[in-house]
Amino acid sequence: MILYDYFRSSAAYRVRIAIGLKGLVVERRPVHLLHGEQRDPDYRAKSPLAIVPTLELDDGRLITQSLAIIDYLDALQADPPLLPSDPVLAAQARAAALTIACEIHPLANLRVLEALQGEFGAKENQIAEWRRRWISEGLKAVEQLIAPAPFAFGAAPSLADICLVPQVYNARRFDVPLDSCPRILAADAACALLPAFLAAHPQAQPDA
Ligand SMILES: N[C@@H](CCC(=O)N[C@@H](CS)C(=O)NCC(=O)O)C(=O)O
Repeated sequence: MILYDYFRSSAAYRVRIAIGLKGLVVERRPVHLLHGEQRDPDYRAKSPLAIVPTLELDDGRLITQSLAIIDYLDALQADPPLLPSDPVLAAQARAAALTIACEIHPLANLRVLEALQGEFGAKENQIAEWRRRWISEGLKAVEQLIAPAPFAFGAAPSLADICLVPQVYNARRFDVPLDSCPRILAADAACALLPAFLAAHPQAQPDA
């Protein structure tokens, strides 16, 4: 399997964490987003929206969307599970993950920020403010959704942690204050001790 990836992509970072937790071996092919490589015709043929990550299976079939890729990896290898066994907790963990993936992440995506700047004349400081606003508002909501023990939904990392850690990395990168989010900080600290999370960190990637 090949993962089309970019070290700073938080969506790809989620998949790298899941690969590590599952102990799978996946070849990594960097797509440099700041060089526009995601828009190369060869890559766009794999990902019609020109975004990473994309997983290419050994038979050439393609899976886009980080959460769909993670679902596939979970089906491929059930152990360790990525959701709590309790159905309510599982749904809540998925809701926290979706809050990050659907409500926070798309608003600060590169192509959205490029459009705000290039087509609507937003200045650097306005872009920075926009990004901080949606990350901050979204993470404050996530803070209410999780109950670290020590991970977001219990004694093992789940899909919620897989989405949370890359979003916290982004929040720190863009100076979003996290002092009002002690639960998020606790779950992030618990994850930071695990090899799968360490190996998936953007700075641990060869293209960093
Ligand atoms: N919902 C998608 C989001 C993927 C996504 O937005 N990837 C970003 C990097 S984190 C990207 O490739 N952006 C390229 C661009 O905006 O040009 C997923 O979860 O896979």
